[in-house]
Amino acid sequence: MTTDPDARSTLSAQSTSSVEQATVEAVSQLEAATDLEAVAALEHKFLSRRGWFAEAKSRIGALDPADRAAVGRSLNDARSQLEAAVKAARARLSASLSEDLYAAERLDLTERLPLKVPLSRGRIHPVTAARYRLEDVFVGMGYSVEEGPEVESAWYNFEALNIPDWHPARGSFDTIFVNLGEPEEVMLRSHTSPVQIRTMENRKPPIYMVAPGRTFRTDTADATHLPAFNQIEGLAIDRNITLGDLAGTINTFVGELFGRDVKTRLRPSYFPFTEPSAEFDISRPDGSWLELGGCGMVHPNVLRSCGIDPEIWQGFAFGFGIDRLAVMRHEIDDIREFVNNDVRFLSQF
Ligand code: FA5
Repeated sequence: MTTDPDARSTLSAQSTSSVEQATVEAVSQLEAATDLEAVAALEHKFLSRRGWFAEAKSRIGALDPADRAAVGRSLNDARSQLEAAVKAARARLSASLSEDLYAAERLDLTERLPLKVPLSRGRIHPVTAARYRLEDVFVGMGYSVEEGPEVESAWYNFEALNIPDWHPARGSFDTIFVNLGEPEEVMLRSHTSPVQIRTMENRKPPIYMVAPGRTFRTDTADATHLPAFNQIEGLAIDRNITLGDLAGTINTFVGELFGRDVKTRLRPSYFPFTEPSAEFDISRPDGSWLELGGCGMVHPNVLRSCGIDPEIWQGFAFGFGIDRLAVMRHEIDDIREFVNNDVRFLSQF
C-alpha cells in the first residue's frame, strides 16, 4: 500500500482522465530527477508491487463495469509511459555520471610544473656529429651509406676478408667472441670491413659506399682506446681504379673535414684484405703527423669471395676510427671523455 498522499488522491478518482493526469505528473517528476537514486525512488513509488500502478490496477474491480476496460487500457498505457520515462531518466543520468567521472579523472598532460632549474637543450654527441659530418662529405662525393650487423660470423669478419682461421692477423683484431654456435664462429664485429663484403655480395659494381658503425675489441680503455668505438669503412669498386684515386679521395675528405691546410700521407702497412696496404696520416699544425686509419687496394681474393671478377673490377678500401677523428678535430686529450657522460664536457660542443 502506498503512503504517498498524492498517489492516493489521484487513485481515488479512478477515471481515464485522472490516470492520464497522474501519468503526466509522474513522467514530469522522472524528467526532473537529478540523480539515479531519485529515479530508483520514483520507480519504486510508481511501478513496484505496492506502487501507484499496482494499487490502481487492484481497484479496477471496484469500478463500474462499463468503465473498467477504458481505465484498464489507460493504466496499461500509463505503465508503458512510466517505464519509458524511468529508462530515459536512467540513460540521461548515467551518461552525465560518466561525463562527470571523465571530467574528474581527466589528466592534463600538457601541464608544466614550475622548474627549479632552467631547462637546457640537449645536443648531438661530438662523435655522432663527426659521423653525420663524414656521411655528408661522402654522400657529397657520390657514396651511399650502408649498415651491417654488430654481431657477425667469422665469414664476414674474417674469412671473406682473406683472413683464414690459421692467419696470425686474426689475433691482432682482439676479438670479443659470443658464446653461440661453434667456438669463435660468432663475434661482436671487430671492424666495419664486414660491411664491404655484405655490400659486394648484394650489389653489382660499380660500388661507392661508406659504412659507419660501432665496433668492439678486447682493448682496455686508455687515453687513445675504447673497447666499444666507432669506425667508418669506405669502398670504391670500379674499372681502372688506382692507388692515385685512393690518395685523392683521402685528400679530398680530409680537406672537407679539417680544412685545405691539412695534408695527408700514406705509409706502407699490412692488412690481409688489401694489397698494397697503407696507413694514412694527417698533418698537425706543429708539423707532426697523426695516424687516422688503414687503407689499400682491395685484395683480389676478397673480390673473388664476393663473386666479383678481379680481372674486370678493381677497388680501394679504407677504414678509420670516428672517435679518434673527433679527438683530433676537437683537440681532446683523452678519448674516454666521450663516454664519461659528463654534461660539463659534452655541453662544450
Ligand atoms: C682496421 O680495423 C681495418 N679494418 C681498417 C681498414 C679498412 C684497412 C679497409 C684497410 C682497408 P685497424 O685495426 O688499424 O684497422 O683500425 C682502424 C682504426 O680504428 C684505427 O686507426 C683507429 O683509428 C681505430 N681504432 C682501433 N682500435 C681502437 C680502439 N680500441 N679505440 C678507438 N679507436 C680504435
